[in-house]
Amino acid sequence: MVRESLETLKDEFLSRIAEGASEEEVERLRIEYLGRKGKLTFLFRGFKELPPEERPELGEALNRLRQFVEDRLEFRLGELKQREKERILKAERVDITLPGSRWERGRIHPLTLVMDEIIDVFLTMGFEIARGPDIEDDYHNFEALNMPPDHPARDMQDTFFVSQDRLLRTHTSPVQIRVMEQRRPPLQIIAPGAVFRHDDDATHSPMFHQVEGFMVDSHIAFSDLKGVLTHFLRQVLRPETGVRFRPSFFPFTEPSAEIDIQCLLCEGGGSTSEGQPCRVCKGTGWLEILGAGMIDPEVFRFVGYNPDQVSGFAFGMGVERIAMLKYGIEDIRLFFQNDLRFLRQFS
Ligand code: FA5
Repeated sequence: MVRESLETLKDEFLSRIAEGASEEEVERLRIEYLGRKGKLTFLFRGFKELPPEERPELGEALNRLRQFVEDRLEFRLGELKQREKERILKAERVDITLPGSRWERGRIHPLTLVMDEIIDVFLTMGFEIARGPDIEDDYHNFEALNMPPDHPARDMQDTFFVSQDRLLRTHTSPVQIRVMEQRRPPLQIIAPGAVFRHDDDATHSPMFHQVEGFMVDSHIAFSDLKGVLTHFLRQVLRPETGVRFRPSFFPFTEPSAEIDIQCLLCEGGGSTSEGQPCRVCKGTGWLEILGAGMIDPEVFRFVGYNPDQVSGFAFGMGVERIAMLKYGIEDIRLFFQNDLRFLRQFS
């Protein structure tokens, strides 16, 4: 009687497992037959009630059936897994005859090239690099540079304000203040970085880069400034390039100068070969690239230095302007348009 029900159970299981077409269904069958409330488990429980003489034979039959069920479940699961693997492999077949994708090689942006070159020249002259925040406060960008509120020189630099007191720095000169607040002379520093002004035409960009430089010690003179800048310009531009120091005004330097470079595009002539005014130098033959001067005693007072004991020079140059001169670029906006035809020309 029990034997028969074992045979029926086995047949039923065999047909069920043949139908089980997914891993979930096989798992369900496992529970249905071998689980705590499973059909086989149930038979095992009833086993105890059998007369002792029947137990060995039936026990063996039951164990065999359980082993059989376990083996078949595992085998079926293996089959289904293999089938799934084949399905995926077929669906994702790689066509090795397709052409490969090319790795595009990037290039360094021309402004980064020029910036690195500028920095290298100053590092060889013994300058250190310092950096300051792009978002500045009014005090560091203006006031400590001797431009109190309502000072007319503030209009020279059309400012983007972030709040009443915070602004996008209009020049790298606030780094002078930040360094001098923290350190004592001797100092020989450059501060490269982005600056921002409400300005936009072929030679003015709303975001551009400057490299600030300054040197402070006990006996720094204007001739030191001239020597450092002349050496720098000869290294970065052609050695025979014309350089012009022009008297100028900055509230934070006295005396002050602006430094112009002979336009390399029109060779200083001011006009193109078609007789049009040169767009880079606007027909003047010169391009202003630098502001400079001897640090004003008032600035030293703001940072707690004694102006009777220290002196120094400072300068700030426009990196885009130098790059324009070096590569003969007529419009500053080309640097920021990310046109690959333009960018691919530099390496
Ligand atoms: C200044 O920004 C001063 N902080 C420089 C300075 C530093 C003077 C230390 C004295 C001592 P200026 O506004 O002239 O000065 O700008 C310096 C250079 O930045 C200019 O010579 C020019 O090359 C460049 N420049 C100015 N405005 C722009 C602009 N909108 N786009 C690109 N370059 C610019």
